[in-house]
Amino acid sequence: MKDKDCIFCKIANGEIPSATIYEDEDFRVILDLGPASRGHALILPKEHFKDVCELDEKVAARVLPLAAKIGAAMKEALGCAGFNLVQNNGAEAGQTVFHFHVHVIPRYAGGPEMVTWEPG
Ligand code: D5M
Repeated sequence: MKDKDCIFCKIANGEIPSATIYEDEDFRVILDLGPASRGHALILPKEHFKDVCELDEKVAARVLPLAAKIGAAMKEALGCAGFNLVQNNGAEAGQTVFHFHVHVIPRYAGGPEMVTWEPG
């Protein structure tokens, strides 16, 4: 199911252009518009799920391996030393776009490269 009013549905399904770094049948991975660090990416399922509690089994089973793959690719391509996975559920937890997504936030050796992450 898609939600016609959801911006991440439109981005994930290619109706709105985005800086896409990966795409397959279930997911699109894009660069975050307000990055917490250089290369900050968002993993978006193409189906609409409000939050982690709504995920179907297929997407739930795929999302963590995909996050690991994106993180490994970031180490290779960006030279980051590590990465944070962040996933907010509910406005009180800092969720601002109500279409499930996982933040992949590269972290660089020798100190922050513009890391400003705070939940919300
Ligand atoms: O994270 C929502 C994230 O989505 C936040 O880091 C900004 C980002 N964002 C919002 N709109 C866009 C568009 N149009 N392109 C790329 N990134 C976007 P949350 O966990 O819900 O607070």
